[in-house]
Amino acid sequence: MDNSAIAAVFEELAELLEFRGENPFRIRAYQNGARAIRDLDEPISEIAADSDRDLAELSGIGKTLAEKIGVLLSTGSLPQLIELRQAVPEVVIAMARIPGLGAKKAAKLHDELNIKSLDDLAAACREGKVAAIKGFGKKTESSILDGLAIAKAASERIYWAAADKIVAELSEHMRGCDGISQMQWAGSYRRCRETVGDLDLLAVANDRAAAMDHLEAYPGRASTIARGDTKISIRVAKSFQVDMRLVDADQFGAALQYFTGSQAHNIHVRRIAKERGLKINEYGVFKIEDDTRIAGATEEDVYASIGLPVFAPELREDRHEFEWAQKNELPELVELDQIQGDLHMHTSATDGQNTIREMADAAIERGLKYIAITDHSQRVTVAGGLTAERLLEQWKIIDEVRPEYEDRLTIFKGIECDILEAGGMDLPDDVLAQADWVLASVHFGQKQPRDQITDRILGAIENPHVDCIAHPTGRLINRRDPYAVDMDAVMKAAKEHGKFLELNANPARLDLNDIHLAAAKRLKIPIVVNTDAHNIDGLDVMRFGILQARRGGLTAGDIANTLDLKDFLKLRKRLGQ
Ligand code: DGT
Ligand code: CA
Ligand code: CA
Ligand code: ZN
Repeated sequence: MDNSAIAAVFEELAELLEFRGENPFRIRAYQNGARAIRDLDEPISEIAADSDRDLAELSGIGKTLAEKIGVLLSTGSLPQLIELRQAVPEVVIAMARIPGLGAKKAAKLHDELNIKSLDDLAAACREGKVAAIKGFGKKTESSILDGLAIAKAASERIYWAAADKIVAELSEHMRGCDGISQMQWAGSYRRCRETVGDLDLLAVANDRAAAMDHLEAYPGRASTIARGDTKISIRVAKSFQVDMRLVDADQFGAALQYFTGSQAHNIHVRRIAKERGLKINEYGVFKIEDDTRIAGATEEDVYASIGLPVFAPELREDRHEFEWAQKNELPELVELDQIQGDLHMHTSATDGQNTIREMADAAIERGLKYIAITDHSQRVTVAGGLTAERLLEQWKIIDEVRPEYEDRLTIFKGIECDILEAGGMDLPDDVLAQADWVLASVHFGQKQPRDQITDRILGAIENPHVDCIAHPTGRLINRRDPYAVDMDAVMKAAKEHGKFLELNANPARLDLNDIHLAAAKRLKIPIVVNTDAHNIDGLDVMRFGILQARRGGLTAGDIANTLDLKDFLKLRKRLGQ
């Protein structure tokens, strides 16, 4: 056990004793001991092993703690801690961490209201039961509710798209700070992960304090978590954390490389550097033999000094990027402006908000050359899904509309046809046969066991009229797990039957995910990136899909709707569609 692990044991012990209402002097002794151990600059295990030295004589430790440290070092745990953990319910500890509550009040609430979870506590507050307890008032009650909301939101990672909004606003605000000469967002945001835990901003400023003051003056700041000389952390939008680090200009590239991560990527970079006699950290690249600094100002220099290319941030996960770099095979990742079509969108005929013409005009504005209108089928009653009759009517309208868009935009007569719970398609084959483009998707029976839901999707893939499986795993990020579907089997079948798989670009879906996309690429299954737009603004989510595609290592060649119409139709013919 290292010093910080031992210190953590005493901190927990002190916290638990506080719940038991133990002697405050004893509690303080554990807290002081923990701090003393954290401040030690040599491993406590070495001191304990040295027969000439005595742990009990170290400042802040004493005889009782020295004994307990001995037990910890030889057994790895402390019986007293295990007992205490059982005696103090977890929910009480969680409650005590809510700002303004503390151990005593938490224990009291637990005993008097029989609270078993934080949800129980929220309910009790809303029902006014907390304010009714002696020593608590209306004010405490409402501050508990606020604290609960913050704790809950702070524990959740946000969608990349939501982080991007914060980034846009904060960037705009920070551009108003004259003293900042360089600024870049790093971390998972720069790597375009589907969710972001916190934001990491790097900046070079001639006056660091002024730069921090400027960040603190951001109107959307809720609070400041901590502020030091080179780093400041604030909360925005109630709970979301933003870190800003101030670095020297000649270290900016090294810091950017380091704080972009991922950690796994950085570990691999460090290993390669070491093989070349180099050391890399957030301050620069150094020769191990004499510590001379050979790079640091730009990320290009940093990577080049270790003989590596500047990896697209989306690839920095230590998956295949180093292998590709070695073979000089880094993929030229797809770009938004390469997209020429969008093959999944809804209109006011079902749960969309705009007409076919409005969607078509908006698609042209976004540079698209072809779209598919794919409203829901009848099974999706809540969305006003189309019966065969209504679908045929919609196609008549498309026939009328088409001449207006000749040469500008091709409109496919499509459908997003449900795969029924018992298997089979929601519309008859003879109707599907008349469509230009059939998406098949699961909206009901999403919790079926693996075999059952896999069979349903395989059945759709085998249907000769189906062209593409939409949102193949059904997950909603942070909200709903993917179906239990066997994706290996789905991919194999898609390959065998010449079907497309969708990458749904909705930021809450991003389905397929990056790992599945990489697998599809390896199998040479063409991907279609679609917006699933329900109104004209919905067409703008395409860029989130493109970022996810890039994380999967996809190039334009892996994505069918980067093709122009002629080549897209050729590809479909080749697939046998
Ligand atoms: P997040 O915030 O959870 O979405 O993910 P990241 O990747 O932004 O992680 P974060 O904010 O904790 O740190 C930013 C980057 O800094 C991370 O990707 C790599 C680097 N980093 C942070 N801590 C460490 C560390 O202990 N070791 C190494 N090698 N890199 C670290
Ligand atoms: Ca981060
Ligand atoms: Ca961070
Ligand atoms: Zn849809």
